[in-house]
Amino acid sequence: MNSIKTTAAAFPAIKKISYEGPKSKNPLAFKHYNAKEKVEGKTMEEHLRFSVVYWHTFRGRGADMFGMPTACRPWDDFSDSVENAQRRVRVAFEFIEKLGAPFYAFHDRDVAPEAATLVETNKNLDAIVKVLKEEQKRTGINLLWGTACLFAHPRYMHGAATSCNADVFAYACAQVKKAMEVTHELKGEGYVFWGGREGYSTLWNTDMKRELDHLAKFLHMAVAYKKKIGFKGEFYIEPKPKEPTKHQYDSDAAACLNFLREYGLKDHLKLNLETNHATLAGHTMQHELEVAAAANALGSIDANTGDLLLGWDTDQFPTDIYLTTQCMLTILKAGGLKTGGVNFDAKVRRESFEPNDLFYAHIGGMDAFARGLKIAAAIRKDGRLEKFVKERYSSWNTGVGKEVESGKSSLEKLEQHILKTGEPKNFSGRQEFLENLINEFI
Ligand code: XLS
Ligand code: NI
Ligand code: NI
Repeated sequence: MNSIKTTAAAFPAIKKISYEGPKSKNPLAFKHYNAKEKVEGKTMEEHLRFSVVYWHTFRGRGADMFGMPTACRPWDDFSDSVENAQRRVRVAFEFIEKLGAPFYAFHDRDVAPEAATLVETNKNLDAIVKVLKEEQKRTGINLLWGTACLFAHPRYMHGAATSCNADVFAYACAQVKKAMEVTHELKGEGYVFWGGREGYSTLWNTDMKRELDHLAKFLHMAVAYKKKIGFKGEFYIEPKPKEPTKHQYDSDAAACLNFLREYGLKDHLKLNLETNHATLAGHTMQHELEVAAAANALGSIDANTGDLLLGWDTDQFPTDIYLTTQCMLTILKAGGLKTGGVNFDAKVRRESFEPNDLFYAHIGGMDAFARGLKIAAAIRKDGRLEKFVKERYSSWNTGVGKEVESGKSSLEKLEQHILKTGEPKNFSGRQEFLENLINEFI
């Protein structure tokens, strides 16, 4: 496979994807994502901050538990050589540039091969970071966030920061130190902690309290190192309830926030929420976004979706307009994504094995989010939904409600109120009315 050339374009037949509007029948054009179009005073590009993930899009090969890789990637010899990894970087940036996404995200081990020792591995990483830097400069594409893969290597079989083995914990720290350094060097806007195996398979062998304490120590050390190297990007923690472990400690937004508060980390990390993780936890994505927003911890999103009939993290590209509308309604309400973005932590299906499928998938996701953004903005402009919710709580604006909210009430006072006024009068929740109202915009 040495005949693979470094310089030839990997997608020669594909030109830069452009906006052609809703009437276009061109599958390699945007129908809704118009980067410079303004919505609520900001361009779509500024609102959505799309990001392509290195792991699925450039390392995913379509293997599953029952079958071998299917993906056809003519530029990749699938070896672990640094040369192959460097060539892949050029292809990745050709793809992201043609797609017109402003960001990408990676794990250390997606971009560069792991070697026999930490020193060698770090050297490999440096050789790739050099090319990433060149390509970022050439294209203007930026790093949304970096992260360390602390779950694939056999050493992490018991977890990384929550491993029973202190030496494994130390290895994870060394790996994170380097991953933070390269993220900083590449001017990453954030750094993600996803606890791939930070959980357990059985409680029979697990000291949960001790593992949680260690996870907190690990994050505190990362916070200290961040300060030391002057990395100004945002730290995110990414909830997921299970898979690969039976139970992961960062199970959902509420569990993460509780953990962060308990260990004095709340001011240092925001949340990176992923749709398929939300549904695995038995929540909707909108629920997770609302929980995060209420705690002022909405950081970034991993945009994907699961399959209703498959119970695992299928990481499909988001195409459901209701989903993207819900996401964008909450994000707009929360003041938008700041350092975060809409990061496609999603993979093409095993059967979609051709390179062009990567374009179709991302174009579809970007258009779905662009529609979600426009629909959400229209719902907000219309104002009926917001007005309804406001009115639903209007009893809190005066009288006893106001007193409770301002902390001036007591059980005795409220008892007096009820003795005077009798049985409260209720009003309809109007769910069906509101569902119909939303459908006016979809
Ligand atoms: C896996 C996670 C992972 C994180 C980054 O389910 O989504 O891809 O986003 O480590
Ligand atoms: Ni993710
Ligand atoms: Ni995931």
